[in-house]
Amino acid sequence: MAESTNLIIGPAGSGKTTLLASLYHACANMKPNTTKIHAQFYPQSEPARRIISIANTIVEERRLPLAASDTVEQFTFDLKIKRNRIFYRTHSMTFRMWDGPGGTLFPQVGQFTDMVAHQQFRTQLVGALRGANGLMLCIDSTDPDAHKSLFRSLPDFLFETGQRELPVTKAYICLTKVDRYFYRQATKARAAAEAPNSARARLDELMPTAVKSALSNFLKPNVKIAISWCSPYGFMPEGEPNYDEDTDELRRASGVADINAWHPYRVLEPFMFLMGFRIPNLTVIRARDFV
Ligand SMILES: Nc1nc2c(ncn2[C@@H]2O[C@H](COP(=O)(O)OP(=O)(O)OP(=O)(O)O)[C@@H](O)[C@H]2O)c(=O)[nH]1
Ligand SMILES: [Mg+2]
Repeated sequence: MAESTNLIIGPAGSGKTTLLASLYHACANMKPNTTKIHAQFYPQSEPARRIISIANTIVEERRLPLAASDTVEQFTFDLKIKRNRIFYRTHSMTFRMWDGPGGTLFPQVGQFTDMVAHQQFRTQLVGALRGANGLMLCIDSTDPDAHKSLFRSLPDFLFETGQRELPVTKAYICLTKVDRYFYRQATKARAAAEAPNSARARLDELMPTAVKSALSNFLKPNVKIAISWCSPYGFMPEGEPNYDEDTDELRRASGVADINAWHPYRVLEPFMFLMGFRIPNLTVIRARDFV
């Protein structure tokens, strides 16, 4: 089976681990006859199994109760995707995803007390980036200070690789928590997320030009960078966020409907993109045109 080593990065609390944890459900809770996609997920490492079982406590907890990452982990899983568009295409890939505490790469000023552990995690993540095929960057679309932490810390991380050009062949920028970002739009929230170029416009507000330059300078000029919204919580069938701001929990349905109503939004797409699938209505820019 084809293998791919990837790194997921982003500031602390940007939703990296939650995104990974909801991928299994994003695959399992799909009706192939409506999406024309049949996705199967097979965890291959203990950390991967563990985050899925934590994510599945969502039924009782009403939120995705993942603790902030306190170590660097490698989540390994196989994805098998069958898509029926005119003809069938089946593709399988073993993913190795490196995930770590966001504060390691995007520290707040004066944050670290345990410098030894911090330095060890950083070294691991820099090493992972030197060998990664795919890079996922999570940015919390609701974070008013995201631009500052990207500006302060992303170039630094790239410089630390000591390379001029990374081996990365595809990059995906996830603007997470879109359910919260468009919360006020109620039943129009999903449509707001699907409006052409809305993710690109929000990225322009969150990512300074200097940070775009830094990233594109480290990628080969023809590397594709995809940009999309993402939400492990997702939307209800009528389009409103599956999230209740008052309780900071999922919305309530009843009985089995409650579980069926959980549809992670644009969680599978980043992985399909890294596998080489073309994704409809996805903004994709070559590194040379990114700035
Ligand atoms: N409403 C909403 N909350 C989200 C979403 N994704 C993540 N969260 C919440 O955001 C918080 C942080 O998520 P994590 O996945 O732990 O973030 P992380 O990037 O792994 O953070 P570190 O491990 O500290 O680097 C959690 O409370 C999640 O439940 C989302 O799409 N919508
Ligand atoms: Mg985490």
